[in-house]
Amino acid sequence: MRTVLITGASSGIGAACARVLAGEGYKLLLCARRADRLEALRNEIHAQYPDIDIHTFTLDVRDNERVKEAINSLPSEWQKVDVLINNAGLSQGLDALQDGDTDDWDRMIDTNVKGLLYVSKAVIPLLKESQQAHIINLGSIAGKEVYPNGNVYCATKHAVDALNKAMRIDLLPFGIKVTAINPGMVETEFSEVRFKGDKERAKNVYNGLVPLSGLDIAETISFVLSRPAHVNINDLLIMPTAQATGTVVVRK
Ligand code: NDP
Ligand code: 8X3
Repeated sequence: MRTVLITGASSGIGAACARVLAGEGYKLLLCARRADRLEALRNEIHAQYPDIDIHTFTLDVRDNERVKEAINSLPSEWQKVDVLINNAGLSQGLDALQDGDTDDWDRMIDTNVKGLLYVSKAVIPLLKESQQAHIINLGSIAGKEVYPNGNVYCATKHAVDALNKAMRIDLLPFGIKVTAINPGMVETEFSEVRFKGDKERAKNVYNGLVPLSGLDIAETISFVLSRPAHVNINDLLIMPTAQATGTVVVRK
């Protein structure tokens, strides 16, 4: 059975991927910064699927030394990784560029771009040993277009789009599949994080429409991972039915 390493597994899309892939028998390597959340998720999954092997570890993907150390010091039985889901990411603020907070910019660039690169570089040697290796990169509609006040977040997701294409080329000789999953609005903790804990403002983002759920994205990733060996889905854009572009939505 394949082993999947999921970054940002403590919440939203990452946690949903852990639940869905556990149901398919995957061994789970789960990481994020919040240890208590990882522990709760591990207990929840074990209650439903007692036979699934789960290893959790705390990781801030922005810390390259820690990323290298965490991957290099995985217990020997966990050193075979088949699937990497580069999911950890965030948006901070929604301001015009000229009003933006440079600490927010650093946090987004360090997490969404540099963190994804650090983790990929550390895990690729393990993926090269797998006969069914696959990297899933969480992009976004924000990586396909730019919307008002999205500036730096959109830039980081455009970078993920470019890196997904680059990985597809560079990893081709090793038979490592590479896929970008680019969602529109998914109701997770994403907007709460973007608006720095303002739950009311976060809730309003999804008012009057049915957004995607973490489960919708996890099921899509499960489908992508289940394609036959000769099939790679390079790039996938997935939106709520009520959303056409980053900003064109219909609310009831
Ligand atoms: P959540 O906020 O629910 O989850 C984000 C996850 O990323 C958390 O588990 C968080 O864990 C982790 N994370 C954040 N910063 C770091 C870090 N420095 N190191 C390690 N882990 C980190 O949001 P989503 O589930 O929605 O987001 C998952 C991905 O999907 C992101 O890349 C996001 O950009 C992308 N996406 C989301 C969309 C949406 O509408 N929700 C749409 C398109 C793409 P912890 O805080 O414990 O470290
Ligand atoms: C998250 C989706 O459109 O809010 O990547 O930026 S959006």
